[in-house]
Amino acid sequence: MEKLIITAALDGAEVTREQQPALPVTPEEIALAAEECWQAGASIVHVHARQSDGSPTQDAGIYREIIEAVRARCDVIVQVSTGGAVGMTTLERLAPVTLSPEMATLSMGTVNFGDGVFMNAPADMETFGRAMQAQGVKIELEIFDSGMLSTAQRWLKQGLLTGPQHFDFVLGVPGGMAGTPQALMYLVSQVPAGSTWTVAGLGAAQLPLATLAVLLGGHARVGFEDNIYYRKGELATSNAQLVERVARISRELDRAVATPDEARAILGMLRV
Ligand code: KMH
Ligand code: ZN
Repeated sequence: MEKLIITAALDGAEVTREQQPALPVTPEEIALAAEECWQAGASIVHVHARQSDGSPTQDAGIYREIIEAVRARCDVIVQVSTGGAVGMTTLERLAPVTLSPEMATLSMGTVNFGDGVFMNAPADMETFGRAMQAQGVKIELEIFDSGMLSTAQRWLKQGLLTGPQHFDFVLGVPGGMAGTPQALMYLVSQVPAGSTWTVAGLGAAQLPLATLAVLLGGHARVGFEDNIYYRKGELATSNAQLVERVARISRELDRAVATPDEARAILGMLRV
């Protein structure tokens, strides 16, 4: 089995300091959290930019500060969000792609997101996909429900995407696919040959689905964007604490954890 890629989703757009006092918000705090997660075994950090008051933003300048601050500390892969927050425009959400980041997310469809609607119209998705490919950005396809995976398969047939892809199954969003082993098993059965996948379980689904991914040969995403607890009723003390646990479980199960360069090789990102 290839080594485990752990992604740390450090801050997201929806979690607040009131809910999780250790949430990193400023570029320096995000970079410090990235370094701690890298030391704990993460090879990718998924980041959202925030204003100093904590509100989400897609401002390219703030993303640049985050990328530079992380780069100054370690070689972890920085994956920027193009999902941003519910209600942002396509143009706003595209802003960090102009920085040619190493990696970025691309949501593959519209989904109810709690009380809101996370809009991803087909034409907008195509704009994102083309822009990322033009900038040489490694795409992570965000799958919140099974129809989104069918869309990715259609894109592959149509040539809008080519070659092995990397999927992130985000399971347990209220409005999306359930955070259950059955849901994950179905999605895994549909992954195109040669492609890779990660699972991001929300809340209490984070640990069991990450463990299942370790066993199945997939990859795992943990962190405050998806889950703020270490266990029921006990807040995690840091993102790194969540990364450490998955790394420990993986090693116990005899699966080594990938370094950032090993993750780049697994994901076909190494530029020669
Ligand atoms: N904040 C969510 C509405 C992504 O980062 O690409 C969307 C999201 C997906 O977080
Ligand atoms: Zn995100």
